[in-house]
Amino acid sequence: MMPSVAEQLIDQLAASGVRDFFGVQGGACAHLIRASSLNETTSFTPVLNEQAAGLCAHGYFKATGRPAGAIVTTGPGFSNLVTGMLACYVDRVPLVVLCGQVSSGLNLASQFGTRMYGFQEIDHSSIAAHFSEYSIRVTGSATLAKAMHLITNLEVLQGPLFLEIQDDLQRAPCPAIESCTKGTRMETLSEGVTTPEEVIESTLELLQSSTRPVLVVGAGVTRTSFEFLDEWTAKEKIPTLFSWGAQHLFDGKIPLHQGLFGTHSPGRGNELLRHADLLICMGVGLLQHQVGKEFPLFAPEATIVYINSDSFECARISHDFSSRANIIVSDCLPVAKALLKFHESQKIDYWPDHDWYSVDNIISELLTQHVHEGVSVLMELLGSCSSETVVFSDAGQTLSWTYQAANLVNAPAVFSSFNLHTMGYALPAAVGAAQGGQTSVISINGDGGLMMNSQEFPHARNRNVKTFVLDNQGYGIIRQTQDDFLGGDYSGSSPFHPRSPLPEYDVLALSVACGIPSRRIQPDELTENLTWFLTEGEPRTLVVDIDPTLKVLGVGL
Ligand SMILES: Cc1ncc(C[n+]2csc(CCOP(=O)(O)OP(=O)(O)O)c2C)c(N)n1
Repeated sequence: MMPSVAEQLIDQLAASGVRDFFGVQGGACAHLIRASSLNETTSFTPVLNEQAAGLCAHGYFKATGRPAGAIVTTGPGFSNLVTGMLACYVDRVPLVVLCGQVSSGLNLASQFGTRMYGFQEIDHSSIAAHFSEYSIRVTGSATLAKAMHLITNLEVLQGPLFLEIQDDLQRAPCPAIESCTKGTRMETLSEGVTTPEEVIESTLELLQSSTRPVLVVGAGVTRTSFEFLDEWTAKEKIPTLFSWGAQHLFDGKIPLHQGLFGTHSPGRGNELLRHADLLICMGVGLLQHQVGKEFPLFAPEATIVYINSDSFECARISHDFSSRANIIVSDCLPVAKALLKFHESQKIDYWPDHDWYSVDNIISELLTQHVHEGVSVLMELLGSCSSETVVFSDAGQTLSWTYQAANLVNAPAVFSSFNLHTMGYALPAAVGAAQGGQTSVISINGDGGLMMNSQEFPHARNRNVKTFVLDNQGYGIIRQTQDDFLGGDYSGSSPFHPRSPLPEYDVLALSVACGIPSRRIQPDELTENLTWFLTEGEPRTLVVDIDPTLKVLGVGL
């Protein structure tokens, strides 16, 4: 029997390496879900809110390097998914969305100029176009062929591919589609891209007059690119700083790895930036949470070499840092390779002060001064994890403290919803990573953020995910802002506000209700509970009561 469009789409996605789908059932996506569930090489995980589907896919990609799929129904299925899709979009995480649409005979709202014609009919693809790499309304063989073409080229995807498919088309026998040709999107973007030789030339010129250079890497640097960069910086003795998104590349045992930087990261990295005279920035956004609001105060003495393959990002940096920035539109890998190759062929030193980065012992002292229990419990947790563990951290103080702690101990890879910073990220992201095959996965949550996707606790239980919760009775980071700018009025952020209190809830009871062995402890009881929490192959929830008055302190800032 001829396969249906739904089956053909799933087959093609499987052939392109998409093995896991997350989503919620609905009348307009039931055929897509059935196809993903019955296909022998794919699996479908029925999450309990569509938002989690996109966040699972984010965590899945961060942990495995492979894109996942989301399948949602028309109307509310799509609108619930938006946050998960946005998280992928702003972090350049590939995601394939299959979104149901009412059947063609009902998909007529635009024809009549009405808000709706079919039940739950929404113009998803127009909305999704704002936060997708490609958004396609699949209504027949021509648009289906376009969708199939994109599916065969997933390796170049850096965000969501959104396919809206009418219900009757999903069920129809798949028309013969012209064979899809392989091609890379980079080819079409190549105009204006600088060649590695040009990059080397301009970078070397600047290096020759630099005495205090720093390499700054972000999430856009792949492990492969970083291997070349790491070898190069080791030979040239250039210290490296990492954004939160590149924390998994940071190895505290390597002296040239000088840790994280940014407005909420401890002082060593930021102190280096204050003294650097040249920054070589690769695959890093240099967004506000990394550089602050006052651009001249970020690495004030430094010239910036900014390397990014996205010309729009380059234009933003040019706007923010004007003449201080030397913009290079290029992929990181050829540049990394070329820098190393150049060093090996030339064997020259081109700046005198090789040890400048080791002058800041004062900063090491500063690091210990402000470490309070918010950070220290996470230092103990992260310091006790094996390097194979994959950690997801949520939002608010919890997130800042996680990265502060990761900077101070030899932490495993920590991922977050780096740019969207959405509450409710960590639990579904951890579920996604576990579904992708990771056996040791931890999600770190505040008691506030956890409530946003706590419906996924049963999936966490089934996949032995460990959930660590810092319970500071509400939205700590918001109270911090309210202290700073709103006279300490905790409307909507504390259970004790007289007029707009947060409702009281018990995350421990929720976890217990979902069948997860769970404990609530005080910070000084962590050591004796860690072995239990980290028991292999068992789901666990550990809630640690944290002093609600603690703040995020930018140590050394
Ligand atoms: C979906 C979403 N809504 C609102 C916010 C704004 N916000 C950022 S952090 C935060 C509070 C986080 O509280 P909690 O998860 O308990 O972490 P804490 O700051 O207490 O560590 C809020 C409301 C957000 N980032 N995401």
